[in-house]
Amino acid sequence: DAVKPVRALISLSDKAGLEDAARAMHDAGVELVSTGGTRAAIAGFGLPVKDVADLTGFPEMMDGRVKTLHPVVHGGLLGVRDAADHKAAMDAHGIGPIDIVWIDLYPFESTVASGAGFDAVIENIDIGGPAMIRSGSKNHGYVAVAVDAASIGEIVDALKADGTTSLALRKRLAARAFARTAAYDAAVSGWFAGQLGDAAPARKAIAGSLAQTLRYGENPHQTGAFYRTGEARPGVAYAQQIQGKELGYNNIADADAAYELVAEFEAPACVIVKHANPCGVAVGKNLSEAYARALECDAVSAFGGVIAVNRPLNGADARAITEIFTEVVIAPGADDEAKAVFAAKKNLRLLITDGLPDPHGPGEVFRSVAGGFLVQSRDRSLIRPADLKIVTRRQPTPQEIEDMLFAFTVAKHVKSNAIVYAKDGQTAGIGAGQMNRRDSARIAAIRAREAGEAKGLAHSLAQGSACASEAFFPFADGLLEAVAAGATSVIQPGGSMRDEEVIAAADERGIAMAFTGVRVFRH
Ligand code: 93A
Repeated sequence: DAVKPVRALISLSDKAGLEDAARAMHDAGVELVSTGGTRAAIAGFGLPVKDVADLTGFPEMMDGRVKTLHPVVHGGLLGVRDAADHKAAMDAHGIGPIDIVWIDLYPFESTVASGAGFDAVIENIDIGGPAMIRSGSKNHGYVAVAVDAASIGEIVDALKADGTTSLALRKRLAARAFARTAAYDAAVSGWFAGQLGDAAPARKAIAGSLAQTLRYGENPHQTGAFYRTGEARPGVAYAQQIQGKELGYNNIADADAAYELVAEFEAPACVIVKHANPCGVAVGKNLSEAYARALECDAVSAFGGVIAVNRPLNGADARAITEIFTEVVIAPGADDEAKAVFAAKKNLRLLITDGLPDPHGPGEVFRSVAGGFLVQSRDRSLIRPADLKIVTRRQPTPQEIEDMLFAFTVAKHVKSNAIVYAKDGQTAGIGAGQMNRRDSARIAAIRAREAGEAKGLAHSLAQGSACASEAFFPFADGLLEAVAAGATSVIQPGGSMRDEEVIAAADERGIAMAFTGVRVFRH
């Protein structure tokens, strides 16, 4: 099953790494054939290279739209070398075998990400490239296909070892190549559907390209991998890891949860996440203060957590953050001093992104179910003071309104049922993921009481706080728990059959309550 390649077709938009690999193939006795720009580059390295136009007898035409779409190319890729009739056809039509193809495709994804206009994006949909990748991959019995630097590296290694490619290698490469064309087409389909408006998830194909394989999944006995969907937006999938151990499955999930939440705030903010839920969220006059206040909410849970901030980090911030053990820090930047401080913590993973996620921008979120997955548009909701409907006799103070909106924003990022107490831009207690709302309210109250104790206060940290509930209170009991915890204002969507009962309970206790009219479940 070993094939000794005699001819390679190389067609690359990005010529990085071309010289070394082309030279290695040439040294292994492989004839090089290329398209216009790639051919010129290879010739520039002083290597012999044929123009694909010499093979086809046709020039590149129509702005390069048609350069490799020809039976001489596809016959050379698809012909079964051992089948007498295929061989006869190849001989009759002067079709020589092509044993290696190395193609990178027009940079569709980065053209979209650059904000290019409709026509420029269309022109960057590669047709000939995927066709060749698929032809070669179908015929992996003879052809080795490279779609990225890792693939061509493996081919070159094989050529250097014994001048041949093995069937096992060609199969591996084919699997990767089909994954690449599937992801490419999904990116095209997703972009195209997006051009038509917001109902996109129902019309688009969804696939990802492998960003990295993970050491394991959620647990060590599970496998794991990380994919990018091609929707290039600032966030964990496009973050640069500056230092630290390899990212794990849970690290990535938690970093995402933390970053999506911290991006909601205008002021310097810090979010600490554990097991996908925030355990402390705060704003401050700078990141160091925001971090200290976030930690104050629940220092026990914060140990070994993931920290996200919404400003570039400086040295003082880095020193504050590294005082306790943290798994991951994600930020839109870090200066040299901050990087030096983090460098002393070898295990801490530092992720830097190019800008912050847009909390109100478009996009999709996924969730798997047995045999399929669910897709929905991101929760882009934004509640402003003018959106609030005050339903109680007592009107909230301006400070209470600020606290309510802060608490509700956090609640949007807490697993349901979510109850959040917050005051002065700091969470006081968070109750997450309970099957009934009253339990979430109680757990949040316990956190707030213990945070008050840890701070040496005579009262709970939730004293005078706003209580946010991500969905309506079905009964008054959850609200009464919040009142018992010290909340003086409540924000919730409203819309329960028993709203009147809940409003009456609030009025009886002098609580100011606002309805958002928007539910922010998170499962
Ligand atoms: O416009 S295409 O869809 N039509 C083709 O026939 C074709 N053949 C190769 N694009 C095509 N390619 C792409 O050209 C390759 O996938 C590669 O990305 C690029 C290399 O062009 P050049 O060698 O002229 O720089």
